[in-house]
Amino acid sequence: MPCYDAAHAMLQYGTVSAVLQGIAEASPGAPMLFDMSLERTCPALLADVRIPRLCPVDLMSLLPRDSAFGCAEDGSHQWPSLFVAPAGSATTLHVDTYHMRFWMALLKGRKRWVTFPPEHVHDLMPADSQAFPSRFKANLLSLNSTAQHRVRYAWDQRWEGVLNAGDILFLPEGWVHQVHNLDLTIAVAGNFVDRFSYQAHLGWLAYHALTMRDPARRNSSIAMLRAYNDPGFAENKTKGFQSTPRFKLCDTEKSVDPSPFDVWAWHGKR
Ligand SMILES: O=C(O)CCC(=O)C(=O)O
Repeated sequence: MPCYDAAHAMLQYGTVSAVLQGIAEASPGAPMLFDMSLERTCPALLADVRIPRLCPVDLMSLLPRDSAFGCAEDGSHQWPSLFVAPAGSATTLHVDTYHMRFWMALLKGRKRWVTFPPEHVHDLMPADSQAFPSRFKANLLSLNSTAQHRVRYAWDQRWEGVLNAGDILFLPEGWVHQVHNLDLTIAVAGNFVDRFSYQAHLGWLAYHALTMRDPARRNSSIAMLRAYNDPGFAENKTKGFQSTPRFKLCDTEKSVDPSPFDVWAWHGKR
């Protein structure tokens, strides 16, 4: 099973249909789209996307464009984004950075999600010694009796389940995860900071501002902390905790029937 590195897998192709065709033809090294900003590359699709009402806020995207991660110079945003992946592919094990929360609406196919609560981060063989590592050496695809005792311990505490087309997944901040595409999958997703994850997000930024060796990454965390604490942002912060104006939310009043987007009830382990 090919494993792609979530941190480096955002690939750009001419058109979404070219990617779908490449996957359908099963060409070797079939292209995929990972976390491709709809606003930047597919604004026509973005017009049809509704954000789940459970995740109506992204405080980070309200920061001034020169400090917010994921906000480009032209003011466009990283999320919501598009994922298209061939059957049989999988991400590496990782945690989303900035302590951001995550939602994913699966439109086609099935994805098997394997996740671990944050307390198991250090059982899963982090690839670096950071307090908040984002990449791991443990590979769940080749977990066998020789896997380290701590990895097998974490494995027993996992939450896993199959996300089906029409389901929405919510992943809290700091959860380690690896995702297996059981079929050709198409999904729309977003990372976000809301009032429940804001303090953890600030803690992540403060930690990185103090420990990052790379000056560019250190300075970007410092700039974000400054921007959140700027008195000019205070009103934005209060309003931002209620809603994010650019988000068009799902009209749940009209969809009393939970389909097509049901909230994914965990099944499988636990
Ligand atoms: O659905 C996927 O392929 C992976 C999504 C993911 O792990 C992420 O965006 O962090």
